[in-house]
Amino acid sequence: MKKCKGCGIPMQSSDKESLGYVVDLEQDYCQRCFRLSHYGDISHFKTNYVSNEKILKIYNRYSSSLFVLIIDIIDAFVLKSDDLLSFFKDYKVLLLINKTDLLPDNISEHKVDQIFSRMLFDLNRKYKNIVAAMLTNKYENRFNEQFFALLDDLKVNSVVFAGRANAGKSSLINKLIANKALTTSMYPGTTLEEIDIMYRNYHFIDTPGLVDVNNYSTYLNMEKYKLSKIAKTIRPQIFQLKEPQSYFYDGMLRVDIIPKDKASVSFYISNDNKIHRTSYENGDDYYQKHYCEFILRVKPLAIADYGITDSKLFVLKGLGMFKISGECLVYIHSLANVRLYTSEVEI
Ligand SMILES: Nc1nc2c(ncn2[C@@H]2O[C@H](COP(=O)(O)OP(=O)(O)O)[C@@H](O)[C@H]2O)c(=O)[nH]1
Ligand SMILES: [Mg+2]
Repeated sequence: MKKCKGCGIPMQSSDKESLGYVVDLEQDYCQRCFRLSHYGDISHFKTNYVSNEKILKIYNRYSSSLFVLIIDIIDAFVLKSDDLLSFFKDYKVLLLINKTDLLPDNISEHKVDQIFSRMLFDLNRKYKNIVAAMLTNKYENRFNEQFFALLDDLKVNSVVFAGRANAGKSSLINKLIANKALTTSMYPGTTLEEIDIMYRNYHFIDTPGLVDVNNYSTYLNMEKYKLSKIAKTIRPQIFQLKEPQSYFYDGMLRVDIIPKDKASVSFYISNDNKIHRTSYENGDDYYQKHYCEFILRVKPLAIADYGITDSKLFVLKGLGMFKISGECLVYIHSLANVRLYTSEVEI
């Protein structure tokens, strides 16, 4: 059966409402891909997560290939505490840390290099199957050149592009082959099946993304998802405080900080969202007043408390990060379903 070149789904012309629909089976792209790529039209788009079980079966069929594991920069900060690498322990892995352009300009390239070199050194002790690692944006135009040189060094010609939903797998293949053949979008679940692309003497295999139960985006409706998606270089929102304060992120996160003397907090989130600040005293009032806006209310915010003596970086995958400095007590209300990560990384 003919498959869509953008998302991999078998095409059909009988059911408009189902995936793979196309008016004319001579076409190369299904209607959904056509609309997504040409108009960014998502009216027909449902989040079609492919089950991890199905994706792991695809991986298994390519077990002798090189696995290019693509990781979103925010997720990369907590890679050591994530279970992602355990899915790949039987495969030869090239780690690619993607979307480094999202990091604020005050974090230098040198710093990014340092952070990840150290992290990879540690990871490599546990995961000997990681044969190399690269930062994708770092080399700019030279990325392709470096990537192909590495493939030659490793003597591979079958390459699987794998990782979490929306990490940028399909975009990366498009960049490597200098052709917008694959459908990409800001929504998870764009790629539906494996797609084998022949390029030079390589097989590049695109795959659907693994679902992450510890990512905010897995639980957000379309509106909140769009609002929270970090698409451009982050401009940190920084606050200094001497009195207890509460910080709200659009009903998705509340951070109460009670400083001993003085403290500061920097939020690294989507620039489209402004953090709302109130005094700690008024925090509960604000929370109650806006309760109905607070997510998907079926999924409550859970509270975690921390005592901070120096500085700590917190990561909520799919939402962003925040760093708190100064001696203080902190109460963090975040989505109960997702893990609140702390990172050893200093930024
Ligand atoms: N800022 C930034 N965005 C990227 C980068 N690579 C991909 N994206 C965006 O991330 C989203 C997901 O990309 P896609 O290739 O569909 O991800 P996939 O689900 O892993 O195949 C799209 O909105 C892309 O434009 C990158 O290097 N930097
Ligand atoms: Mg994709």
